[in-house]
Amino acid sequence: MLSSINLIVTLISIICIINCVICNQVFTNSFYVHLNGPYGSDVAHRIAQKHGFINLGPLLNSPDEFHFLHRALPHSRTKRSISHTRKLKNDPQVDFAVQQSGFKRVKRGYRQLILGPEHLSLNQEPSDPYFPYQWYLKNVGQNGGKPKLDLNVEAAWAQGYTGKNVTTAIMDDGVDYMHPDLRENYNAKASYDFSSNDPYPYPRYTDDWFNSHGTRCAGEVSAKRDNGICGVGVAYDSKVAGIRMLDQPYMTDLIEANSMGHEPDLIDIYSASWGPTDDGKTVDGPRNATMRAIVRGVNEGRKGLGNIYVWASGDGGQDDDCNCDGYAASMWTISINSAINNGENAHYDESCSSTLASTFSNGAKDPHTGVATTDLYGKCTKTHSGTSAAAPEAAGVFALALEANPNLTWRDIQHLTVLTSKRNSLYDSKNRFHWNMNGVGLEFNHLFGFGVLDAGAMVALASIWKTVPPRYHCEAGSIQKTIPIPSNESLFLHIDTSSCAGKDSEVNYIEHIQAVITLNSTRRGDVTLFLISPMGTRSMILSRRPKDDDSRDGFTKWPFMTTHTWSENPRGRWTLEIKFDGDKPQKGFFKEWTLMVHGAKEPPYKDLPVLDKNSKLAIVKKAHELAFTH
Ligand SMILES: *[C@@H]1O[C@H](CO)[C@@H](O)[C@H](O)[C@H]1NC(C)=O
Ligand SMILES: *[C@@H]1O[C@H](CO)[C@@H](O)[C@H](O)[C@H]1NC(C)=O
Ligand SMILES: *[C@@H]1O[C@H](CO)[C@@H](O)[C@H](O)[C@H]1NC(C)=O
Ligand SMILES: *[C@@H]1O[C@H](CO)[C@@H](O)[C@H](O)[C@H]1NC(C)=O
Ligand SMILES: *[C@@H]1O[C@H](CO)[C@@H](O)[C@H](O)[C@H]1NC(C)=O
Ligand SMILES: [Ca+2]
Ligand SMILES: [Ca+2]
Repeated sequence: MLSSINLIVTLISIICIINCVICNQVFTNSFYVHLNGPYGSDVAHRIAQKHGFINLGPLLNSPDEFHFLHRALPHSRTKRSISHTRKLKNDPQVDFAVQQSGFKRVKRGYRQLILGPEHLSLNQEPSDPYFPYQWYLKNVGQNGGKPKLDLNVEAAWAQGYTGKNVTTAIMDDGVDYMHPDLRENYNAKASYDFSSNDPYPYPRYTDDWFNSHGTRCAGEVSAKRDNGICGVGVAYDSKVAGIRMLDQPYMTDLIEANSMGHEPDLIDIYSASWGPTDDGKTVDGPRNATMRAIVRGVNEGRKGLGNIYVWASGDGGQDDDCNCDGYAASMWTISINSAINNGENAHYDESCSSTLASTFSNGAKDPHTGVATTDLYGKCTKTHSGTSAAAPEAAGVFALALEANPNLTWRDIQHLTVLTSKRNSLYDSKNRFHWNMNGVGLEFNHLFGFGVLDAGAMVALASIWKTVPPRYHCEAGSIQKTIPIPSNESLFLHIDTSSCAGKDSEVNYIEHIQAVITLNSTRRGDVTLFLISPMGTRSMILSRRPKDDDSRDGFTKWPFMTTHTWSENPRGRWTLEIKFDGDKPQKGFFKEWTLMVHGAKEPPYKDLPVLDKNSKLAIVKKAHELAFTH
């Protein structure tokens, strides 16, 4: 039942994406083929051959959905290949066939100069030569950093957790699996190359080492300890798989879907450091098959516990908003932002209410403060960068938590993240976004989510964790009415909700809130949206995007998400504020707002012992108990 409701939520998201498709469309030589029966791969191969195609295999192991390629067609063209599609459609065993459109997905790397070696005299432990440069693992103030502002991984290692028996897949431009610091932790069985359809996701050579991204991410998770090579991974005894999927002229829905659905029982965590172009004007997200792959991953992957999808929140800087990126903003992904070594946000960081937590990356004035990790062809680097470098650190921390408790579900990992991330000394360098307290006493920040991951605290809580009660989805209310948005003041709309009280889908403890919104305006980038919860928490669900000059598409059923109201009671009055923020007066029309509440009916932390009276767990439990005695 849960998954059928998830499907409805999925459909809501799909409809909106269809509406956001760009005008200059590109068509690839890939075709989605739906057979009219579960005939399997042999029949699909014959059909492909008969019509001059190659069958690349099933979509998500399906017996009736396949990925065909036509080698005589160019990788991309601006016209549909009607005759090729017709050939397939006219086959008596084919239900329908769709030529795949191509779109852009870009790596979230911020490139900068390669630096010469520099020697630090630190108490080296682990003994790996680059460990002293890995300030994100152990910050002792090197290069102007703030001591103890780090992932606190040594505390997790000291508890005996190093990632054993956990696999993280790096969905990227390949992994140098012969690298001496990675080779022993490489999980070949869980790896695949979807860019060239073979089991060997080795990066393609280019003179500028453009395809070093995946290898750098892999080392952050899983580089070996005490072997005299490079540094150490956050989870240095965990396995890493390579899923090569970024290195072809255009991305297609089928490549994304097969990547995100690859071996969901062998892979625990998928790490993605890419997404729609971070140009501050794109509104885009996962399409049909990819959305299905994610939903299947969280509902069925890891033998039903759910795969963990970790996402880099985006490198679009202050002019972009990661709630316009349907991957980062999804409830099923954990979106991770970055801070630099003194606690400031990085200058390329985006902000949005769907970010759950943060880790670390480059951007400090001292250029020796990039992320040290493995590099192509057996080398090491100190300059991995962007929110790209932040997401794999989180994947490594989650691998430690999964070793501490292999029973954790995808939701448990999100709850643990909320409860153990720390404000530490993170702050907004421009002083726009402050730390606020939500209705149950959880501190959050529009840039950093619930703060920086704390591996030591996370594994400690994971090891005594009790799986949270079942998840429900409540449509809390909807307003469908065309209302002009005033150009000089805010439009306020209200939904009063019982949060499905008395129904099967009753939610009393919020996890994710979605505001599914349709509107148009003469300048989309000047529209700002705020959502205020019944307990008074104000989330900015859309910030000003000065580069977004769309005046045609607006937003169509776009699911803006906030994590800020985590664990609050959803009952009462929700307010949506719509306001133009720009240089010139604009016009626009609000059309629809549907409020979706996702979370638990029963109190999530009831059976957990409180070991520390000052912990967030203690604070939230107290808030929940008070709410109950009222
Ligand atoms: C490792 O993980 C596999 C698959 O999840 C599981 O079947 C096996 O029992 C685990 N082994 C250990 C030693 O925990
Ligand atoms: C994708 O979803 C839309 C809307 O649900 C549907 O019209 C379309 O046929 C789907 N495409 C594929 C390839 O399944
Ligand atoms: C995981 O679940 C199994 C079966 O429910 C149980 O026997 C085991 O003790 C659990 N392990 C942990 C670490 O909670
Ligand atoms: C906004 O403009 C309208 C119409 O010109 C006017 O009635 C209203 O008082 C203005 N509101 C503010 C806050 O300036
Ligand atoms: C926005 O919606 C209004 C009301 O439905 C409509 O009159 C207007 O033409 C739309 N504007 C654009 C640019 O689509
Ligand atoms: Ca090493
Ligand atoms: Ca973005």
